[in-house]
Amino acid sequence: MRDFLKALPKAELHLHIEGTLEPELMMTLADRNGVNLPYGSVEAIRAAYDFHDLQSFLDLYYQGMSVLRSARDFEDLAMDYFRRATAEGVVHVEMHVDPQAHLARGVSLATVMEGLGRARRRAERELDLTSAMILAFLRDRPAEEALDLLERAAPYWESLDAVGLDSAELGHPPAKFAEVFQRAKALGLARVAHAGEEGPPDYILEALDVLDVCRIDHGVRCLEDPTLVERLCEEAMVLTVCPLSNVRLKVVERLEDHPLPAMRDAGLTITLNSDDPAYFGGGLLDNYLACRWAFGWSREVFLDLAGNAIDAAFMSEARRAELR
Ligand code: ES4
Ligand code: ZN
Repeated sequence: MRDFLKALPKAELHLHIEGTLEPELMMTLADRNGVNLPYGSVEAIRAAYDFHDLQSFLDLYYQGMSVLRSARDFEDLAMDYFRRATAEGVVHVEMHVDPQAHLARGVSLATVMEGLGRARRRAERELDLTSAMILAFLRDRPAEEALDLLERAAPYWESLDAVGLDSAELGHPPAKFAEVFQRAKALGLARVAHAGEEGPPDYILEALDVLDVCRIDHGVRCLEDPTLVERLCEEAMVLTVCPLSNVRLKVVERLEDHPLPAMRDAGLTITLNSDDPAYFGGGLLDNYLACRWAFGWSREVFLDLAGNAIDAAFMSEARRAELR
């Protein structure tokens, strides 16, 4: 089964590129850039990754990315991840990027986008790995800041596939970002949003109605609202579920308790994803394998899930045909 899941061409639709920063590279970049980390070793970094909710993770996630300073750092970050992903049988990656977190510490948008852009072109050439880019807005920051970011990103609109909404969910409902998502739509960008990870089913509904999203990131709390489930099924709305993330952030206690099987039984369109692989204990293959152990799913189930991701990906029809 491991060989089968590894060889299965997999698309990663829910990944934060800053969440691929492994402790080894974090130490290397801290040295390179003279950044002081509150850890003395790779082991000490890993030991700190004991989260009790989304916020306790986000605190370390924002601290970890402080080592990223130059375009080369961002290129190294993404290339390191692309190589690991390729080794796991990942053929396409859609990455969220959080520019506001970098702008806030004096790293320019050009630094971020040029570094990541170089890595994306190299990955396509050197690894036959295609990618998409999702400009994410931090929902715990003001909506005006998100609007400003989208306008400042004008030189990069062509390289973007979508806008997204991430960071601390509770208390920051999707409707706060109605205007910026409307602007993104006018620019021809697709829209996705984290909703129903820690937040209530109402946030999922709001993401659909107010932000006009084509995918819901996480969405695991939708089962609390049968009417919403019916609608998500009717619209064949894609949910990018992140099993290991949900365990690490205590959305569920154990993977065996995860609503994934119930979500599939309800007829929802599910994809499996890794979210922040460096922080949550594994990449896309590890997430597939964990589901195999927890739920005993057959090859057919994984073929279906991997197919959903290829179908929902922001990729050319030629590439989709190649991967199907
Ligand atoms: C995130 Cl797991 C998760 N949820 C919301 N925002 C995020 N940013 C990075 N990882
Ligand atoms: Zn996420």
